Amino acid sequence: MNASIAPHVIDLRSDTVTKPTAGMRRAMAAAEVGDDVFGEDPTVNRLQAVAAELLGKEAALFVPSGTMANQLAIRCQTELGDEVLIERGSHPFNYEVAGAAAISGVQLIPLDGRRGLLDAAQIAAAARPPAAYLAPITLLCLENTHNRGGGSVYTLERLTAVSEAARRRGLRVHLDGARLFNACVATGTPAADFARCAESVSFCLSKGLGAPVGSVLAGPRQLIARAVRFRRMLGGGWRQAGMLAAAGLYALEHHVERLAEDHANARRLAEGLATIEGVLLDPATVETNIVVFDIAGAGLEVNTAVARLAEAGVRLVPFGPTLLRAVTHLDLRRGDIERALHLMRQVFRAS
Ligand code: TLP
Repeated sequence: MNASIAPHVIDLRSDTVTKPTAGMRRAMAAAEVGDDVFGEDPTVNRLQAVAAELLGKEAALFVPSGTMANQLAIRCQTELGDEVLIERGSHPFNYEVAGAAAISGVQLIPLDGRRGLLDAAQIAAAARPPAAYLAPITLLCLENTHNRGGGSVYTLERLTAVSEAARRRGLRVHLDGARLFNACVATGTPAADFARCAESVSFCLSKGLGAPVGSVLAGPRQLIARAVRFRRMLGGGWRQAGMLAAAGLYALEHHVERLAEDHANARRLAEGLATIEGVLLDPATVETNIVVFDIAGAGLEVNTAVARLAEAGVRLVPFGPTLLRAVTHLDLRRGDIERALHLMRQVFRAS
């Protein structure tokens, strides 16, 4: 086949796959830069100021990844031998290669959420008075939206209740807001309101917001000063990162409100998937841009399904023994969703 007319692949593996738009590339090329280890990159400094203001925190730090933001938050707010409460499906517990143990020397205590979300009573039950024979529990990590929960959203009310339950027991709170702006757009809640529920908050520029690289960690000035030190220790002290920060600033300006389009596309995808025989999901549970669905009844093992779908031109990731995940994003239009559904129907029908 002529490569130039090869059918276009619809990539639903993650919202991390987006490529910078022409406008974003122009902003990157035009960015003023300097050496950030000397604190002299004006664009990095501007992104950090804008992010701190947006989240209502004293300071913010631009870091290479959401993983580093979470690891810095844990490192800066715990001591060796502490325990950290965290939801079982959370990113640090599943996908950060045991970083909390290796970098911070802490033990993560997994709690089972419903679609990834915890409630105040669980925190109350897990926290306990200090004793000489028990490790101190010093931090609670939350995730909004929740990835493995299928893009589920903490409402401000629920997040506030969970956070208050933790704080009453002397725990600090870190909010992994890799997709915080999806939660903001889905609920109409300002980012600063969610951020008030936590000492430290991170968000990713490289997911739904469409920047090529980068995340932000925000919090009190002293915490961020410590994070600068540990970021350096992990090799994340970068130099003329202003070109990346420019992409982040562009993303915050142009790509937040449009997340609603990704949410509508995810809902459409879910509604279509729910009509395919053997596919199990409730479209009403799709609140943001992530669709997790069960193919146990479709007669295809997940890895085979992923391979067949890829051959047909739709890319997804396996998300459990019978689960697949599809994520909508900036590089997909409604037509791509309809085409993906058409191809998925064909693959599942053939099985
Ligand atoms: N998630 C990725 C994979 O690692 C699973 C994805 O494709 O969704 N917190 C949350 C809630 C995340 O979903 C992710 C990335 C991260 C943190 C880490 O961000 P990066 O990939 O920038 O280190």
